[in-house]
Amino acid sequence: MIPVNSVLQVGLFPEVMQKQIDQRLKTIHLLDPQAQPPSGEFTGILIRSNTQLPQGLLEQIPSIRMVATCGVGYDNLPLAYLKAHGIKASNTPGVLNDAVCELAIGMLFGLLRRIPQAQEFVKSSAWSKAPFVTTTTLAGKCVGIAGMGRIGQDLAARLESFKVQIAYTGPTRKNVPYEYYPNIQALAKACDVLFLACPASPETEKMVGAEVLEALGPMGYLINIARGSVVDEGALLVALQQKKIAGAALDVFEDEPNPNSGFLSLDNVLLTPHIGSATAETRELMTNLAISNLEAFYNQQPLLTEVKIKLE
Ligand code: 8YV
Repeated sequence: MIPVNSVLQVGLFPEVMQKQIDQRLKTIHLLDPQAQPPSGEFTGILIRSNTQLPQGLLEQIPSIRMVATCGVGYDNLPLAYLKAHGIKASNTPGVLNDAVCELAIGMLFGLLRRIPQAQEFVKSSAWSKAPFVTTTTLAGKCVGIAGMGRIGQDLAARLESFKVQIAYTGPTRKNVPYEYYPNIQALAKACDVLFLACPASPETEKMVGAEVLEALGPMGYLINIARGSVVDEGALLVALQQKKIAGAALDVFEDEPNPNSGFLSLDNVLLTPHIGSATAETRELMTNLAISNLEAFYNQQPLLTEVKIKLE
């Protein structure tokens, strides 16, 4: 049982998540993570993966012993501080794979078949003057996935039905039947569509820069469902503006919710506001899993999905 008002809820939550929270526990809500925390004997924090947990907040509340994040990524947490202070953390892997993979595939076809532009073409009555541009077929292409984790594997399994060759890079996986490339440069050279499905980490920081984009080439497409930090956005903008790659679909950006304005005027992009897991069913599952982790902590049981903090 989670003691009333022992959990500090940090940041803004969508209505469907807030409804689950209000049904299952009584939190004190700190809407602005940077604001002075309310007084209280808090021992747990509930936050979303898209909200940075300031280390300063933890220093101001030394009684915190557990942080539950709603989301699979936990790059929003000050991992070194949590580890140094013996603070447990949990995330919500697995329950959002369907939603993220479905969006990724929607972005893939939206990008290759220029669906947003096609709708604009119809709405603007341009159709009466000329046929819409010819686009490209996915079947027969090579699709690369950087990051063959839970989401990457789930995405690959779905992609198999589209008659594509699948390849990947990142940590090797024994149980996958796809071609492996030792680095993202080699994968970008070999594939026509490159998905980014890797965690944000020091190793993946700006992993996709000018050289990788050059390797992807003028017929290549980039789709980022990971984190904005994985891409050098300056290099991507130049590659898109100079048509060094055919196009990019981005659900994540370095500065959310204020993406680089250079993307907004481009015709060879498809942009979505970090909605990979944003379905009602998935957000409910994530929230309930996060709360179940908090319950496990307060009941002194093993967490359901504990974040194993590994630091260099
Ligand atoms: C969260 C995310 O799903 O799961 C992640 O890592 O990228 C986020 O979109 C979302 O913030 C949950 O509310």
